[in-house]
Amino acid sequence: MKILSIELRRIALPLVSPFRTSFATETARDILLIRVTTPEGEGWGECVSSADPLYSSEYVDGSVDVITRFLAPRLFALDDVCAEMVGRALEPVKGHKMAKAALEMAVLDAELRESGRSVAEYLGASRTHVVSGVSVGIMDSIPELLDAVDEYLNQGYARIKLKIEPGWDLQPVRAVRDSFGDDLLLQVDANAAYTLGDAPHLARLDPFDLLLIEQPLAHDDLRHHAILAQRIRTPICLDESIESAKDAADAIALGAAQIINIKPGRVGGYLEARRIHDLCQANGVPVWCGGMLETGLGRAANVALAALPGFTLPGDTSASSRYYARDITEPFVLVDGGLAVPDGLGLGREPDPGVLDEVTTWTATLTPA
Ligand code: NPQ
Ligand code: MG
Repeated sequence: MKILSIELRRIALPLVSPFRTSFATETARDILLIRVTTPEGEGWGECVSSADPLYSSEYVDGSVDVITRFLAPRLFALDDVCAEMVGRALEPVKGHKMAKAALEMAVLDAELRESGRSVAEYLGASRTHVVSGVSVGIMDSIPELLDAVDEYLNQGYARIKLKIEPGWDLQPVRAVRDSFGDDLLLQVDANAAYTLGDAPHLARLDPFDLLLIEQPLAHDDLRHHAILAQRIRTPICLDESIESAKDAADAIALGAAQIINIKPGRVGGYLEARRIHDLCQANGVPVWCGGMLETGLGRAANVALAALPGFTLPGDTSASSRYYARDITEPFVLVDGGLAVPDGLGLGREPDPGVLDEVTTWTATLTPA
């Protein structure tokens, strides 16, 4: 497969409600989409970088720049491209996993559409439905939080994840346990807001029987996560710390992670995501699929990934309506506490051209030199 062009398109999508984490409050997403064209058709990719480098070092302007100047030229230089070659071709460029993942995703979509296969089939999905959780932002008050959780449970979500930070941790967890009971699948995500000195405080979460605490400490601090794991009973799950299968292997070997959140964008693509799944499965480490407020495109591929057998915990694979009043694809709708795995060609979702036009803020088309 030869790549004829790579179209970059930025879209602006308002969120249904502000989403507050320990690192930012988001009210809208600025999302970079990729469309590759080949002699046989096209393929779509979604970049999960955000406008500001607060979740990780990547940000949308940086993704556009590195793709334009360094990554696209390396793909154009290949005269026969398939998704499995993309990672190797882009390896010399350091970092920028989200930008690389978006390109690999677009190539994969094009390749699978051409060969008549779905991403789920390609990745090795073993289910046609995935169980979904929902990530609940930091709120201004406990009553507001309880209302939000109640609404999500009424919609059918199978697991609740509370965003936490110092000053918003024990109280919200206690309030949700008190209101919704001990059977509720409940976990928390700190997005690196604590330090090892907070270990005695974090140990106070132990009695609440959380499924896990996600990324309590800094992204580059596996050693302290391993020490923290000896000081608290709640299993530690890593998100930001894991940017590759090697990182996952290190974290497991060091005792820094008992569970891993797999986000394809963070690890450089769906192929590396599958390698992490395979490694974790071989080591008896549960994994689940994280989320980056994707449109229906990224969501489609995430749901396919989450259908692999090692994804034994509910993911942040929420319905489109959790984030967007109007998605750019046919929306994902919650059914029986989860989502149906797309079985159409490629991603099984494509942007609605009319909606796409309305939300587009910028485009550029890259072609071979
Ligand atoms: C996480 N996601 O697991 C991330 C964090 C996150 C669903 O909790 C814009 C872009 C806003 C990416 C907010 C969830 C975001 C974002 C939160 C990622 O840590
Ligand atoms: Mg997280």
